[in-house]
Amino acid sequence: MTIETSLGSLRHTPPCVWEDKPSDCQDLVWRYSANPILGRRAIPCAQAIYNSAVVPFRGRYVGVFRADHMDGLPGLHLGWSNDGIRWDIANDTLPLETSEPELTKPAYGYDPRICLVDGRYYITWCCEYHGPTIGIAWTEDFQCFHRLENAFLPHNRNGVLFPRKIGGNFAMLSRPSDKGHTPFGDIYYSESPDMCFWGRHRFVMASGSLWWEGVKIGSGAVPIETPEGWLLLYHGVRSSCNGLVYSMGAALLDLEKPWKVRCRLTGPLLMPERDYEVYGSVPNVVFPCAALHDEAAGRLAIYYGAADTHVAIAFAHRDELVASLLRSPVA
Ligand code: BMA
Repeated sequence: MTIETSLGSLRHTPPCVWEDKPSDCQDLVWRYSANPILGRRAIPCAQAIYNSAVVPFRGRYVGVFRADHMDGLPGLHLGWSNDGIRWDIANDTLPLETSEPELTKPAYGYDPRICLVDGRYYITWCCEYHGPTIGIAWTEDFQCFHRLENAFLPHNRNGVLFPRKIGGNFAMLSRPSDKGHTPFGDIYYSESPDMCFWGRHRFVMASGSLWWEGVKIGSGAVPIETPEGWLLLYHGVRSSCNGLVYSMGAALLDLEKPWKVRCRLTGPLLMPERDYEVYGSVPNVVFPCAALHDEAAGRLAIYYGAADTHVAIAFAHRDELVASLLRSPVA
């Protein structure tokens, strides 16, 4: 099987990242046959590259990658690709500009997401400020990155913006957490008029009711707008006798009140199964951070971290996912 590389009809549309579903696959989501696309020593400073975000930009793809450095600390790195598969990643960390001394301390950064809102690309990630919380920076050209105030008090992870304002405000999903590996966690929603002050906090959905996501849940890719609601791909975590297991699930949120869950799949879309998901720095992790959306064809290319070691891709038909969600129980 090959990845389609035909140029889109628009000059600025990069080649579509896609592979047809294998004829013997009955799942809603299927893996790219050449997974993983990135691994341990993709750049000299990194011991693992995973949990990373990509978007189309001016005829190519650009990504912000999580690289775990040789000293064990994770950092954010910029990468470019013509096809979304082969990446050229900078060995230096992302340069973030700020005049605020409280934000300039050297620190770690991990699990980035990228979201285009009103012509600006916002990067959200898990940053260090007396514990993990949600850092934000914006760029228009992927050369200058302007750091904004952290969105929340520590401790918080998985800050994922909506790609348009809701009721006139920026909107973000996140998961309040703890300093460590967090044995709990539900998804919340917050709004901001200016990307500085965040409030109007709302509860969205909880872990716990289903076995495969019984420990905690966290938003994954930027929500995808469909006529039926926001399609949210998220990670759900369960506990096993041998540690935590991260899988991918899906929910559909109300378009204008996204804290209201319309429906939620009862089972996971993707569970750790392949060697690159089961073996690595942290075994048994599937962690979605981005989804490319070919709106006309209804195709999704989901980028996920595998076993805290690799970047991998999975595919889905948007309308099949939504139809399956609509047949699922109201959450
Ligand atoms: C979470 C984060 C993720 C990681 C996951 C599994 O708490 O650190 O980056 O993928 O744990 O180790």
